[in-house]
Amino acid sequence: MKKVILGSFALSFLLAGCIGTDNTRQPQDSPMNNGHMGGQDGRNQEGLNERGMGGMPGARMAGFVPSLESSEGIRELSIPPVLEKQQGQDFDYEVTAQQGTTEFFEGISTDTYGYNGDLLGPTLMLEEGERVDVKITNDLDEPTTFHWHGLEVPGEIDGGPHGIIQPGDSQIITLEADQPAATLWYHPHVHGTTAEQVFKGLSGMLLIGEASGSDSELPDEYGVDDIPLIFQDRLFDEDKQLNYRRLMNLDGTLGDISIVNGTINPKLTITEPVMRFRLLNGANARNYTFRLSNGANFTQIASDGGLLDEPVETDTLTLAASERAEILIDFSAMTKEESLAIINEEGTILLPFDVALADSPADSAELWTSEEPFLTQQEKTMPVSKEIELFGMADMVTINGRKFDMDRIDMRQEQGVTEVWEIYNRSDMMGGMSHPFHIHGTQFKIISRDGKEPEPNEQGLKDSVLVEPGERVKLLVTFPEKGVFVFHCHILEHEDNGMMGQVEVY
Ligand SMILES: [Cu+2]
Repeated sequence: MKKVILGSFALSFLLAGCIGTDNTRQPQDSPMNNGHMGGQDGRNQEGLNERGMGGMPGARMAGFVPSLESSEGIRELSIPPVLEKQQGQDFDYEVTAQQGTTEFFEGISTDTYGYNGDLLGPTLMLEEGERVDVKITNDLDEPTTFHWHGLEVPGEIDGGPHGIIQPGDSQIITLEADQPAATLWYHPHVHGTTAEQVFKGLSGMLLIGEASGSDSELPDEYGVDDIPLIFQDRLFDEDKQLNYRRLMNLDGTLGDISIVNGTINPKLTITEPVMRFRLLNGANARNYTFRLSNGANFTQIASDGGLLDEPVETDTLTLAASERAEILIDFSAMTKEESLAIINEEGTILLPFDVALADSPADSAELWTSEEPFLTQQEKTMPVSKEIELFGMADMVTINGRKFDMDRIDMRQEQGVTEVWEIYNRSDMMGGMSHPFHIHGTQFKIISRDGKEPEPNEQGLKDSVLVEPGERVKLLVTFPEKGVFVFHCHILEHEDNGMMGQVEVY
């Protein structure tokens, strides 16, 4: 990589509203609606629909997604604490899934799940190349698993559906961050109850930081100028409970309440001129398209699995469920009178900023350009060797015409050998749904979408990719570790309904 300095002047210029000439993936290409999201008749499993969500019995709710309420900026954004290293134990970290309560609404206690706490989990920070022993404990009264989303670990500790930890049980596993610095996350993956457990609050960030001594000049002071942002939507019942069994929707449970890091009505006080944000779409199903409220550009620097081939200036960023991106926003040119927020495609305010900069000049951020093409000619022209067909909706979802069977291996691939997977989202008579497709145990590259090279902001390592109805996406897939890994739709209800398969890496 050839490094170039993009100083504060250039970044300020971006924020000042220069119109990008990039052609990054625009929202009209990948809309926040997931096709006929509301289900065939807009009803949930019990045939009822809370608050008229997707109501209108008999109508197929093509594209219906409830709007989120704008943040009123009442509470300072909660930043997940860093998971502390254990001293004098035979493990380095401990992560416990447990029950708790959270005061989302003033004076009201909502039953939630969390890791080492009431809601969400602490951020596990590893360095490139680091090996750590992690004790995982299930203090819930139901089985769970601990899946390290995006981490290239052997199948036996990947925490997929086979990795059940029974209530009261613990296990010590070794995680190795043998891959580039990236924004990853962890969450449960029990077949049939993943969606419910995530909905109730089980998710945490897993960050791989650049090895010490690296020459990265990106902001990296966690919680100061390097901020994780977990975006989720939630639906509460009349008692303000996350009553999943009653509120769930087979095509993906959508809410009208936006939470960021578990905070309703958040605001974030900005004290550094250039901020790095690590965005995770932690929703069960909703797609988010992020913009800045003043329409300015920002700089996307990373995708799911690490830094992009080249930073991308854009005014729009779409993330499907489970996707991540890292962005830089430069606040240094803002006056005290200006306001700025992260908004979605509807203009809903997700996270307003309260800018309180000291009168110090902006730091320079060192960005980079790529000298080599993202893909070699040989990689671009490799033949397809694995075909995946996504199809269906609600509980009729399948991959290659079949539902998930824990005892069936759907395909095999040799460890360390690169193959081309073609993911085809077969439309139905009504058009079909977008499916975010995720593979465990690998960070892949997108070769093409319908034959066209991926947009610049998808030219980086990925573990999840949104596939639109009728679209064919080719992926370059290598598994560095052995074991059985699942691949599935990351609309969690589709996953629970069996839109999942298994690849055995030998
Ligand atoms: Cu799906």
